[in-house]
Amino acid sequence: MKEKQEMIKKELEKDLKLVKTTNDLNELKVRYLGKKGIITELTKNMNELSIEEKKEIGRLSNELRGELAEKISELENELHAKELNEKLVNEKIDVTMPSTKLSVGCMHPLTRISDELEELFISMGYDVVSGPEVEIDKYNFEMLNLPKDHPARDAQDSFYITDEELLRTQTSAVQVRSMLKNQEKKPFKIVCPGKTYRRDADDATHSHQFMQMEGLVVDENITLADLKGTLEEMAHRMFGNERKVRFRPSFFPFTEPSYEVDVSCMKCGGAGCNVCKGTGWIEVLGSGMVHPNVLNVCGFDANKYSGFAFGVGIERIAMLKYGINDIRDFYTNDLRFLKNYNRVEGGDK
Ligand code: 2NM
Repeated sequence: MKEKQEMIKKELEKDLKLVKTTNDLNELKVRYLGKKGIITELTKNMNELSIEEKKEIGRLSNELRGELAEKISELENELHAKELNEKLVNEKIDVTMPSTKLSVGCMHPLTRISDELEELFISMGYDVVSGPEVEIDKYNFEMLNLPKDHPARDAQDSFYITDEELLRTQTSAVQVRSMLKNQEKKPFKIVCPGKTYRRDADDATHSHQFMQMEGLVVDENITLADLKGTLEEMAHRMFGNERKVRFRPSFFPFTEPSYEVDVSCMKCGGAGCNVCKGTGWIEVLGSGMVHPNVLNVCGFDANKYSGFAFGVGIERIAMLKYGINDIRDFYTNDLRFLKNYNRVEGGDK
């Protein structure tokens, strides 16, 4: 037995020398100390031995175990230190190297304008409401006082999906839905921003997909003075307090009377230039007093309630504010264009 112990010891010495990595060491551990390991095997088949012999074998195998455990832990420490050192050398990072430039996302100019307008109206007590882009004819046209034979409903001007469904041509459909749902809420003040679609050929000033924000106020005693005050405030906040604002008679099926709203040209201040085509004025939105037919079908008795509404094209506002000449630039996703309208003061984007 004693010889066997010596043999194992010698074998172990040799094996330990061969250990180069923590993996080797783990294998060695299993080979000697595992369930079927060399040392464990020593204490098997001891049934026919005498008590003395059993004691002796037990002592020797414990001794071996102890020695081995000690050697293993020494070796383990050594290997850990060595492997860590190698790792530190191999994975050295030069912190003085220039970093790869991170590309940071930024807000689309249309989202910026839309958010600015939302903030402006939220500050005046409006709710922001959104709705589906696929609308039914009834909400997009019928209830907005556009009867079945109205020219604006021509399939040539709208993207019809079925006879009754189309991509909304304006966000007023959301306002119809909202009026039908919120009749107990007074005053009723909402803005509806979102994507809208018309079957136009794309060019520098037309896009088949564009963005709108429409606003609507309904209550008792809402007058043209409310419309004027609100839209003047909006024009001043969007384009500056020095802008003059004028209301020009116009026509929309869903409002009566209707007005186009112009602001004095932000480039020439009203003297006349290429931007305002010599007129000194720039048209920024359409508006009017909600047609009694629209109020009635949406559940507000037109004898008791009145309201005003307006619609503004987000692209048009962005083009005017940022001096953009081609509406298609918003939709071609050229990062050089998009980032140009997101410079952070003092920053580098
Ligand atoms: C415009 C111009 C004038 C408008 C009307 C309505 C509703 F739902 F109340 F009838 N919403 N939006 C409106 C009025 C929109 O866009 C140029």
